[in-house]
Amino acid sequence: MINSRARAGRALLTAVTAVLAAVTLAACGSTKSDSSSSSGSQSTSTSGQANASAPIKKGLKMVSIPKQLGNPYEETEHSGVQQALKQLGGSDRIQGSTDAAASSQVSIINSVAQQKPDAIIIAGNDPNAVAPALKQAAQRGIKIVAMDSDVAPDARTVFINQTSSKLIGDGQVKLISDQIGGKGQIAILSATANATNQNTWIKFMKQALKQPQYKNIKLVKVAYGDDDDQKSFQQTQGLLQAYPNLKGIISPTTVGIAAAARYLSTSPKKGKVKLTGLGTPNQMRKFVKDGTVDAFALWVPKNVGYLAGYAAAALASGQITGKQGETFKAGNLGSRTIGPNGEIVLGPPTAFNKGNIDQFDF
Ligand code: RAM
Repeated sequence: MINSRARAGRALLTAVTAVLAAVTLAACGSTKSDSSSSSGSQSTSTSGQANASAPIKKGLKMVSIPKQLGNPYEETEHSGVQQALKQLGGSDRIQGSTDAAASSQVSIINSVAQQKPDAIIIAGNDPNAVAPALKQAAQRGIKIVAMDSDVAPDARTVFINQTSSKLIGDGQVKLISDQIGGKGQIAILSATANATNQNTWIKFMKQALKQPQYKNIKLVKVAYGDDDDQKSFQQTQGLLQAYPNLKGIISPTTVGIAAAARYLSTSPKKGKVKLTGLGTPNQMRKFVKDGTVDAFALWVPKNVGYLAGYAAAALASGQITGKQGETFKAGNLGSRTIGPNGEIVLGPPTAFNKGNIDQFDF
């Protein structure tokens, strides 16, 4: 799947680039002066002067920490970091746990920090639980880049946001509304209860639902499948039992939507209870073709990691420090600029349906 992603990635990238006017990057780069900070609570604020023409350091070594291993989305995403580092003459090692627990990430961060890589790139399972360990790592001079699911802003210098969170929230609500005819009960099947990304998207979904065009849609429940296939499957079953009039489910997690689709595909509710969310085309293809799912969305996960790899290298080389407005080159993705709050946005999401899903392979 990784081989063919380049092709699909390029197709998507074209679309992405077209809408990239709003791309913002924030890098917070510099943690090198953090060693002089007096407490662990101030670790990753921007510091020092950026030197945009500084060369990328040779042989950069990075470690990327996914939410979990065994999740194709996360693995693909982190393979993008490896691709970026390879292009830059450095290396990246993926170190993760099979569960999406913040405590597992804390142990990994602590042990990785001893090895003093140039940067840690993390998709956080909880914004705050991982923050003290990240701040300690930053005090050792390690640059901290969050991607996919942010950590506390003062525990990283930049966050690579896959797209704007509002675009995701609005887009998910529109997808389900179109599928249920703008009327009826819906539920959300999320990842873990503390996941920064899903919680932010759900907040924007709730805001979107307040708009007049959605006044006949009622969100009855937010359930958590913990990005665990079995738990997500059971939660789907639970939702259908608890809410017999349910018309739709939004699952903004690739693990959740795939598990929910599997459940629905053999249930009498197949095609009747609509399911949308964020999924990978390869995991969702058969459910789109068999009529379980009409449409869902995503971005190119590998590009999230690729952008994070380039941002981390720019930070570690002093090209950027994390201040809003600083720019750096991100390989195939072109020049990127740091936006507010240290955010660097990849681009808009794409919707997949029967008509286009075969053009994508990731
Ligand atoms: C899951 C993870 C990841 C999220 C995707 C959409 O793989 O929760 O963080 O970005 O879904």
